[in-house]
Amino acid sequence: MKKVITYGTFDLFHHGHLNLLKRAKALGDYLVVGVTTESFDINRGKLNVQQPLMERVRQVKGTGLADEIIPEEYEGQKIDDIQKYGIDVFAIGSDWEGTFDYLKDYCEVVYISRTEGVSSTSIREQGQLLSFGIIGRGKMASMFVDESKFVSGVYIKQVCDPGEDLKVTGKMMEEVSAVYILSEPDKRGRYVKMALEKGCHVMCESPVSLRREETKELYRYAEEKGLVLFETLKTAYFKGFSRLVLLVKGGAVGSVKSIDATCTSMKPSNSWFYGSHGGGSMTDWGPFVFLPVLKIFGTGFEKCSFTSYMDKENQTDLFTQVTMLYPEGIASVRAGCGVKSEGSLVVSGTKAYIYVPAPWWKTEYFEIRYEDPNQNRRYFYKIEGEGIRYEIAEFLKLVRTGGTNFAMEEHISETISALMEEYLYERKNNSWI
Ligand code: C2G
Repeated sequence: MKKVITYGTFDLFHHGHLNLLKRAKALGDYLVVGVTTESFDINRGKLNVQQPLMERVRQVKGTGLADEIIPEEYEGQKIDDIQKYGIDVFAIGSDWEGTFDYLKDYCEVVYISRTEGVSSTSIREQGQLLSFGIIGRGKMASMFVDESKFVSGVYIKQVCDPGEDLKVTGKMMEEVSAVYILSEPDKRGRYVKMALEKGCHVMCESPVSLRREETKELYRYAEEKGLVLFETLKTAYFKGFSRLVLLVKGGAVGSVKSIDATCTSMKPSNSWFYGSHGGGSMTDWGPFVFLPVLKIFGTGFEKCSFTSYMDKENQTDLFTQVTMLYPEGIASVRAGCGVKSEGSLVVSGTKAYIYVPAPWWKTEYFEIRYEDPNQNRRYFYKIEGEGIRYEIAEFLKLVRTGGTNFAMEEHISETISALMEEYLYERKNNSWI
C-alpha cells in the first residue's frame, strides 16, 4: 500500500484545498492529513486563522478523502510522521516549492501545483477588511503600522496626531471601522467616547482612562453600541504570560502567597505624556507591574500603599514601590525610570515558585522551581517582532466573532485605571521623600 501525507491549516476550507487533497490522494492508496494546531500556526507567524482546530479537522474529514487525520503540533514533526506512519510520498502545494526538499532523504516529495485565484486570506479579507485610524505619534505609532502588516485583514488608513484639531480626528473616525488610541492618558477617555459615538471599534493603550468611573462608563457605552473596546498592554497578550497565569491558577506553585514584580528603564520618563499630572516611573510602568498581580490575585485587594522617591524639581517619581495586601497573600511591585534593576517577576507559592528573568514583561522564558531541583520545569515562548501583532490579531478576532477579552477583562482594565487614579491622587497630596 502506498501511503501519502500532506499538511495544512485548511482555514475556511475552499476549492483550492479540495483540489490539493484530491490530487494528493491520487498519488497513492492511503492519505494522511496533518492539520496544524493553533499554537503551531502562531509560532510560524500565521496569526489570524479563524476557525478552531476541530472545525478545520471536520472540514477535511467532510471531503471523505483523508484516511487518517493528525494534528501538526511542532517544527520538525514531518520527519517523525513519515517514519511513524511509514509514508512513501510527501505532497504539498507548489507555493512551498523547494522548502521541503530535505524530506527527500525519507520519502518521495511531490509539489502539487496550487489552484490560482483562491486563498484563505482572500476569503478572510472579502468585505471584512478592517480599516484602522491611529491617534498617536512617534515610535509607538510607527511600530503599530509595521506590526499590522503581519495580521491579514487589517489595514491602516490614516494616522492623526493627538495635537490635531478634533474636527480632523472626528473626520478620520468617520472613515475607518476601528481606532487605535495611544494619545496622552488623560485625553484617551474623550477619544474613546468619540470613536464609539462614531461607530468605531476601539483599541486603546493602557490605562484607558485615569478615572475608574470613566473607564467603567466607556465599557458600558461600547456594550450598548455593540462595539469592541479593547485595552492593549502587550504582556497580557503574550502566550508565555497567559500560560504562566494558567499554570498558577491550575495550582502549579500551590497557593500563591507573594508576587514580586519590577519594571525599570534607563530612559527618562515621558513626563509630558501625563500633562499636568507629571510623569515618572509609575506612569511609565504602572499598568505593567499591576498586571501579574491583578491576573493572579484578582482585584479584591484589601489595602494598597504607594511610596515614591520623587525628583521634586521635575515632579517625576524616579522609583515607586507599591504594596498590595490580599486575603491570601501580598504583592510588592516596583517601577523605576533612570534606574537599573533586575526586571524580574517571582510568584511564590506553598509548593514552588515561578521565576521570570528580566525582562519579565516579555515572558519569553520562565521556570518553575521546587525545593527539589530535579522537579524544576522550564518554559519557552518566542515573541515575533515587537509583539504588537498578537494584540491586533486578538482584537480582530473579537471584532469578527465577539466574545470576551480574556487577556484583559473589563474588571482588570477598570482596576488599572483605579490604581493609576489613586496613585496620582496620593502623589499630589503626599510629600514622599
Ligand atoms: N493550496 C492550494 N491552492 C490554494 C490554496 C492552498 O493548492 N489556492 C494548498 C497549499 O499549497 C497547501 C494546502 O492547500 O498544500 C493547505 O494550505 P494552507 O491551509 O494555506 O496551509 P499551509 O500554510 O500551506 O500549510 O508546514 C506546511 C504547512 O502545514 C502547509
